[in-house]
Amino acid sequence: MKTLVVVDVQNDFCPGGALAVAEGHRVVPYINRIRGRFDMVIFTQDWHPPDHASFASNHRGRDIYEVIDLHGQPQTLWPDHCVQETRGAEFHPELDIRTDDSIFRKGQLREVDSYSGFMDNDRTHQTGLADYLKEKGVDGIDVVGLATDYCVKFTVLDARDLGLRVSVHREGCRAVNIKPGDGDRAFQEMAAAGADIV
Ligand code: VGL
Ligand code: ZN
Repeated sequence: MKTLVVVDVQNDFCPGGALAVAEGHRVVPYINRIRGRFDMVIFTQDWHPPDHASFASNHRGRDIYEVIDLHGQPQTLWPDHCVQETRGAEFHPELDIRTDDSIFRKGQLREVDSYSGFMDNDRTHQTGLADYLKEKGVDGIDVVGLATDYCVKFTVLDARDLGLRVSVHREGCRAVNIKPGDGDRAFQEMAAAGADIV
């Protein structure tokens, strides 16, 4: 089962969106072009309640990109993004999504963020993606999407922890780059964890 995992290609991560990633929309034609090579295509979707603890707006006196302690873990504060049932949370309108594809949503619990498509950041709640891949007998995945330095990276690191072979497509990813070079460092970390960067 050749499987493609498409991470968070949503309006809010594209130019004009609330947490826009430079050139985020440019992954769309690439993903649409390669999906035909796969037997199964899976999409993850960042899907937050409006009072989500990762939003700076929910912490008095805090700014976007500040890092706070949230229940003992460092949490970067983000602009309000990917709020459930809003246009920003929808997939990019040109992304080719078909009826047989599956969608795994994450970040729905108010008090914990969820960068990985597999589980939340405190590693207690699973999205169901790991069980799904196991059930389908998938032992390797290809990964593309947004953003390289957050949700793509943590999805890839968890996939490696689960023992999956992973190929990450550079051309199908873009980074937030709060600090210049974050995207490149993320690729290095993924490679160090045994992912192929292609
Ligand atoms: C993401 C920051 C906050 C991502 C999601 O999809 O990379 N980044 N929520
Ligand atoms: Zn988010």
